[in-house]
Amino acid sequence: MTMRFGVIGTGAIGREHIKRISNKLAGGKIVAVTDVNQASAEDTLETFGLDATVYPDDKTLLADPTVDAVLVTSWGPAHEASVLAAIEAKKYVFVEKPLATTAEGCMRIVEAEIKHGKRLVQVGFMRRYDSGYVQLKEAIENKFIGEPLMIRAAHRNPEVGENYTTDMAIHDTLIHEIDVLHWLVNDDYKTVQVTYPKKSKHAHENLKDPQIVTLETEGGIVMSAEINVNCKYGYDIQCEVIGEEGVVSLPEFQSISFRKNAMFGTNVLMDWKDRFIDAYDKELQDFMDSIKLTGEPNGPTSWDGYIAAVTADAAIKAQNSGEKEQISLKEKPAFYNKQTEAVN
Ligand code: NAD
Ligand code: NAI
Ligand code: ISE
Repeated sequence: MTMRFGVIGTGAIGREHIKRISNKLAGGKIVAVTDVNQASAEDTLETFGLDATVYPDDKTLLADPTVDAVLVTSWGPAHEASVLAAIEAKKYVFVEKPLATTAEGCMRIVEAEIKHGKRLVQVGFMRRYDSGYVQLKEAIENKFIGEPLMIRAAHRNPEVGENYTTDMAIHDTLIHEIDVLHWLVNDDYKTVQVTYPKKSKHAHENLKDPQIVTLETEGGIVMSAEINVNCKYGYDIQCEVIGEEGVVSLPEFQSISFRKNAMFGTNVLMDWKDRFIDAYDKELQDFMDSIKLTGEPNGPTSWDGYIAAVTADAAIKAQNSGEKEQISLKEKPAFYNKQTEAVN
C-alpha cells in the first residue's frame, strides 16, 4: 500500500525529500504540504508536479485523514511542536535532525511515544545508512583493527551564511558526528571539551570557526572532531578509526581521477545534498518499508535524538566554559532496547 506523506517545511531538504519520494523511491506519495512561508508550500505543487493539498499549518495538515505519515523538515526550533502533534494524531513521523533543540524537548517526545505504545518516530541521522560508515562499523565489530582507541573526524562545509552562529557548529553540524561516532563503536559519551584554533579569515565577525571538539567515551575512546564550516574547497567528511591492530578510514567520495594542466587529482563535492544522496534515499526507503513490514520504523529513534541533544547541550556548555564537561544521560527506557539495524 502506498504511504501518503504530508510535508511540514518545504525548504532545502524538504524539497530534496519530496523529489526522492515522488521520483525515485518505491511506495510513497506526497499528498499534503505546509510551510510558514505559504508561497513556498504552494510552489512545490508546480515545481514537482504534485497532486497535493496545501495547508496553512501543521495541525490542519495532520487532521487530514489521507495523511499516513509526515516529514518534519522545518527549521530545528519548530520540530518539537510538529512531532508532538503528529504523535497525538497517531501518524508516523520522519523528522530531520535535531529531533528537538533541547534535551527536555526530546524527552517530551520520548514520553509521548512511549505513552502511544509503539514507535512512530524516525530521526534523520542518515549517516547510519551511508555505505562507508556501515563498512567502518562492520570492520570495528569484526575486530579487524582490534579494539578502537581513537577517532579523528572532520566535518568541513565550504561556507555558511551570516545567520550561522557559533553554537550551530554543535547543534546543526557536529550533531551528525555526535550521532554516528558513538554508534560506530557502540559506546556512550562521558565528557566533551571544545577548543578554538586560530580563527579563519573567512568566518564572519561573530562566528568562531574552526572548532575542535573532543569527546571521551565511557570505554575510554577519545574522539577529536574538527568543525570547519568555511573551508572553501568543498564539502568534506572525514573519519579515521585508530585501533590496536590497525586503522580504518571512511572511503573518499568516488570520483574520476584526472590528469590535466600539469595536475593529477580527483573532484571534491561542494554540497551536502550530493555527499549523502544514497544515504538519504536509503533512510526514507527503510522508513517506508519497515513500517509496512512491521508497523514501526526501524531507523534512528527518538532516544537517539535525545542522546544527541544531551551531548550537544554539554558541548555548547563546553564551548562557553573552555572546560571538560560531563555528559549525563537518563537510563534508556526498555521501549528503545530493540537495536536499530545498519542498512546497506
Ligand atoms: P530551510 O530553511 O531551507 O527550510 C526550512 C523550511 O521550514 C523553510 O521553508 C521554512 O519556511 C519552514 N518552516 C520553518 N518553520 C516552520 C514551521 N513551523 N512550520 C512549517 N514550516 C516551517 O532549511 P533546511 O536546510 O531545509 O533544513 C531543514 C531541516 O533539515 C533542519 O532541521 C536541518 O537541520 C535539517 N537538515 C538536515 C540535513 C541532513 O544532512 N540530514 C541537511 C540539511 C538540513
Ligand atoms: P530551510 O530553511 O531551507 O527550510 C526550512 C523550511 O521550514 C523553510 O521553508 C521554512 O519556511 C519552514 N518552516 C520553518 N518553520 C516552520 C514551521 N513551524 N512550520 C512549517 N514550516 C516551517 O532549511 P533546511 O536546510 O531545509 O533544513 C531543514 C531541516 O533539515 C533542519 O532541521 C536541518 O537541520 C535539517 N537538515 C538536515 C540535513 C541532513 O544532512 N540530514 C541537511 C540539511 C538540513
Ligand atoms: C546542515 O544542516 C546539515 O545537516 C549538513 O549535513 C551539515 O554539513 C551542515 O553543516 C548543516 O548546516
